[in-house]
Amino acid sequence: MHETTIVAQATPEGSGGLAVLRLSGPDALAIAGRVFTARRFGPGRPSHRAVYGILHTPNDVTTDDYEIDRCLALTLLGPASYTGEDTVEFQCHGGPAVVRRALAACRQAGAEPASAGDFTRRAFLNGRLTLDQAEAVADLVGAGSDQAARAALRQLRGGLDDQLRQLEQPLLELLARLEGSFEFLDEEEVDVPSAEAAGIVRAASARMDELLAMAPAGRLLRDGVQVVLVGPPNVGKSSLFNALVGDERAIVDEEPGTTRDVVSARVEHDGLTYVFHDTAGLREEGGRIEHKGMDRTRREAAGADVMLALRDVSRPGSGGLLPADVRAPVLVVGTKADLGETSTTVDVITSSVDGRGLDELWSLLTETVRDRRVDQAVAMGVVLNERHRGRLVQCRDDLAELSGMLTADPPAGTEVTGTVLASILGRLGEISGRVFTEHLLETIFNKFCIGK
Ligand SMILES: Nc1nc2c(ncn2[C@@H]2O[C@H](COP(=O)(O)OP(=O)(O)OP(=O)(O)O)[C@@H](O)[C@H]2O)c(=O)[nH]1
Ligand SMILES: [Mg+2]
Repeated sequence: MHETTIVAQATPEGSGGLAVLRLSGPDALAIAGRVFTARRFGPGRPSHRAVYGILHTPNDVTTDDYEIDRCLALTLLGPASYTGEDTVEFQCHGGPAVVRRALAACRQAGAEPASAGDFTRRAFLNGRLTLDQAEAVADLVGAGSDQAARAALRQLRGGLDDQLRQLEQPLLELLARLEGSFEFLDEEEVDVPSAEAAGIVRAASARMDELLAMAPAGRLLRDGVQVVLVGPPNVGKSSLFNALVGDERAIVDEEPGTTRDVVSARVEHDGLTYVFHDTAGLREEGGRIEHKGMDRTRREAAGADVMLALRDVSRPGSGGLLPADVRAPVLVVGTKADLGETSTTVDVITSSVDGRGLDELWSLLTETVRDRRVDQAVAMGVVLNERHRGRLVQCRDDLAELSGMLTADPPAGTEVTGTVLASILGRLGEISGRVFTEHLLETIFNKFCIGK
């Protein structure tokens, strides 16, 4: 349990109908009692009840600016609260001045300002959430699309944890048996045949591969599908970009070389977030600034999930340069179909003027995403991030090494294999936080916002 009681605004800054302030810690009720007055409020009162009263400074009632707001206070007694500690939430009027004064009053009454992610960190340390569930809280808060929200909620309800447990269980049993046979080395009956152990290790490794195959889906859900539009100058990239995002975001002009900087915009489509990137046209000629723009185009294309390579179908021979080193699938998109079509091979023919082909382009985009197991990740509640992926890759490689040790001739002894397996399980345990260090918590919770 923490000794301090922390306070922060849980809602975003700025003006709004309501603002929620959260107090959590051993003195939450005492501190709230100093800044809030209402009948039926305070120690000894039942949990999970909201009461209406006066939020005020802890100073004498006769002071000029005593009263701050009239609002609701909700008491949540630990352990049945988000953090697992005694918590009081004030629902006050959502003005910056009200919030500032209310926070100051709570601090004056003995609360400490919360740092980024403090509430969720406490929830983790008090056993209310695992680490990957805490990360799912951040994902849910940041979710822009329906699918991302659904996946994060399922992970929060234990989706990834279930998978990890199923993965760990046979390895834990194997470790127990290895350690058993190590301790009772003389009693020959408690031995683990290395072929059997190798089989268990290989099965776990295959399971890990299955999980790792869902890592790209995790990124697509969290960051959105990155779609980069490329093509020669004037082919109609900015026009198509505007048509796709439904807004005149990028400058369109008949002069080639109009776009220099990358312009990006997010769109929700079919439950997923797509981030479109309009880029500078690629050509050999052009001035210094235009070439700087082209460098940005190439950089952007390298990080694409899907690349749209545009070609003007109204003009023969329009195609031009394409960025090298693109690993993403490429859709060749014909533009300016309203001006007439010459015969060019493209995946879809569009016009930003009359809108033809845009629906078909959207279906092609959705298809390229369907291959990346997004639906599976959502259904299972497995939204892997870089941290999870890194740990899983390392564990899988270590398991491969262990399997090699077990199938070698002669196989490694139980003591060595037991030690290696224990360290693998330790690393795996860092995903859920069964095993953690202060440093690991820092890196995770620093990315949260204050009040979460
Ligand atoms: N008729 C017709 N004209 C188009 C279409 N798309 C773009 N244009 C015109 O083509 C010219 C260039 O369009 P942009 O969208 O600026 O082309 P871009 O590829 O972004 O060009 P840069 O930024 O210079 O590389 C403009 O005059 C547009 O109005 C289209 O579908 N039909
Ligand atoms: Mg442009």
